[in-house]
This record gives sequence, C-alpha cells and structure tokens, in this order.
Amino acid sequence: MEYILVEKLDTKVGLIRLNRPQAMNALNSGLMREVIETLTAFDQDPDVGCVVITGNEKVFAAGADIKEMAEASVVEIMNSEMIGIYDRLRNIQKPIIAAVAGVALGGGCELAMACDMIIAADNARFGQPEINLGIIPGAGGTQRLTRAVGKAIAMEMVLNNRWLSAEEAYQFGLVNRVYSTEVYLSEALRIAAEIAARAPIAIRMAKDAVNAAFELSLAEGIRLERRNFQVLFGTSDQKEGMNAFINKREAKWQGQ
Ligand code: DAK
Repeated sequence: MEYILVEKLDTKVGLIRLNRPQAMNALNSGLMREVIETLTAFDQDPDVGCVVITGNEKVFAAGADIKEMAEASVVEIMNSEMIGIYDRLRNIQKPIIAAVAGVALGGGCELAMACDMIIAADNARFGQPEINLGIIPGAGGTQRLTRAVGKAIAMEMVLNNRWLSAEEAYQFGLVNRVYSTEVYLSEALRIAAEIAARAPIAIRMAKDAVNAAFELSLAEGIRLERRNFQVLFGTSDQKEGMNAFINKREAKWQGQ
C-alpha cells in the first residue's frame, strides 16, 4: 500500500491509517482505492469483526485531492471512480468506526460520516469548505450532515464554511464520543474490539437495520427490521446467546 497503513489486530479489529501527511491526507484516487480494497478484504475476513479508520494526531483528512481534480471536465467527474468507491463504502457490511483527530474537511468529513460511528479527539474539527472552491459537497455531505446535525447547522457549514469543534460536533450529534488526543485512538480501538467480540451475524443485521432508517419509510424500515430479527432465529448464535443467558454463562459466538 502506498497511501495507507493497514494492521489486523488480535482483537479482531482491522485498522486503516490514512498516510499522506505531506498533503494533509488529501484523498486522492489512489488512496481511496486502497481504502476500499482493504475494507472489502476486511469485510470478507472472518478474523475481522470491526474496522477503525484513522488519520494521525494532527489531521484525519483535508478532503479530496484538489490538485488531482482542479482541471477535471464535467464528464471526467461524472465518470470518476470516486462515485463507485463511495457506493462500495456504503455497502460494507461490518461496522466501521472513524477515529478523528485534527481536521476532517470536505471529503474527509464525508468519509468520517460514511462510517458507522465517529470517535473524536478533542482537537478534531469538522467542516465542508467546498463552497470556497466553487463547488458543493459531492460524497454525501449535504445529506448525512443534515441528517446528523439538522438543517440550521448544516446550512451554515455548507453555505458559509462553519467548522465544528469536537465538542460542538458531540453536542449536535455528529460524533459519538470525544476523548483527549492521547487516548482517542486507543478508545476507538477498545470500542471496536468490544463490537468485534459480539455475535457477527447479529452485528451485520443490526448495522443494516439502523442504516435502513435513513433510506426507507418508517413502515418499510420496520418491515426490514422484522425480517432481520426473524432471520437471526436461524443462527446458532441466537440459540447460544439465549442458552448462555438462561444458564448464567458467557456466550461463545460462532458467527453461524
Ligand atoms: N488537496 C490537495 N492538497 C492539499 C489539500 C487538499 N484537499 N489540503 C491540503 N493540501 C496540501 C497543501 O496544498 C499543502 O501542500 P504543499 O503546498 O506543501 O505542496 C499541504 O497539504 C499542507 O497544507 P497547508 O500548507 O494548506 O496547511 P495549513 O496547515 O496551512 O492548512 C488546511 C491546512 C487543511 C486548513 C488547508 O490545507 C486547507 O484548507 N485544505 C483544503 C481543504 C478543503 O478545501 N477541502 C475540501 C476539498 S474538496 C467526489 C466526491 C467528493 C469530493 C470530490 C469528488 N466525487 C463523487 C467525484 C470531495 C471534494 C472535496 O473534498
């Protein structure tokens, strides 16, 4: 890998570190290709139950690579592989946690929001500064941000480049938790390890059902949730989980 560092921890956590520090981790197509290929491999790997994506202590990612796209034509942007990459990201079935320190701007903020949870360091800042470049967010920024923080704050961020501090992002519901810069990554890895130790198929169904709340009507979402719930009664993990509860012992998940 040229632009990311990849580790597989013995806690069943896959760790991806964005690693273009000289360019503030700008998300060029090579980096994004490496991210999605690694995520796809983790998604198929039974030894990975949860993934953490992080940058470094100073920057998560300063957005798409402006130098790479500055001269692009409308057709080139329409044909950009980035579109497919963000669609594939949406289809990853295992939980993904973004551990964000420093700036998460533009496509960087969108990448964090495309994850299932965001753990922030106290120096994290979130923004959609695309308006300064004569464009608008193009990878879900106007949609996921608005659903997370509401119209008032989203409009300020998208129209007028307001950045949120970690504390504001927490208050507005964009991030799950805020920790000091010293421990934000270890805390994200701890939470990821807890999730990775849970019943894998139930975790997959749970992620699917919560995400459906953003895409379906309430009636459709309830129907999808019910199906996912029912399917789990075909797994040995459901039998094991309930049996373990009744017999007052720890469950041993098989992912079956
Ligand atoms: N792209 C390319 N290079 C970048 C960059 C970026 N987004 N951000 C920073 N860099 C580079 C700088 O050019 C500089 O490189 P050198 O000049 O040293 O060669 C180096 O990183 C250090 O940056 P600065 O010197 O500017 O560092 P400062 O600490 O002064 O400022 C900053 C840090 C993050 C505040 C500043 O660099 C900045 O404002 N960066 C740009 C932030 C931004 O505008 N982000 C939005 C980008 S647009 C798509 C979907 C989505 C998108 C695109 C397509 N499709 C579906 C097709 C997303 C678009 C975006 O994200």
